[in-house]
Amino acid sequence: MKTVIIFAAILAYSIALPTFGTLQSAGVMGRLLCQGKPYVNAKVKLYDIDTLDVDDLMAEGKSDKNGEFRLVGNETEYTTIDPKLNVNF
Ligand SMILES: [Ca+2]
Repeated sequence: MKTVIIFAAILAYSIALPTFGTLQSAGVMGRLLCQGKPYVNAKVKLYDIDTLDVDDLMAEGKSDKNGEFRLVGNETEYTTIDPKLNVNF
């Protein structure tokens, strides 16, 4: 059985615009380990969770040779964005 450990931190901030809602940004960085070793090439995606329609993809990438990843994305919404990190192994 493989044990995968995810260390991640999501930070978010917003910038008010005069029209069309608020441009909001989120970023996440982390490291993926599998049995103590870096997990390379895992697909990572940063979404904004939406309740009434499909979640918005804000950024995507892969873990590097050290198992590390960093994503930054943004979305314009009238309400506060709700960032979510998906990891596909
Ligand atoms: Ca959204």
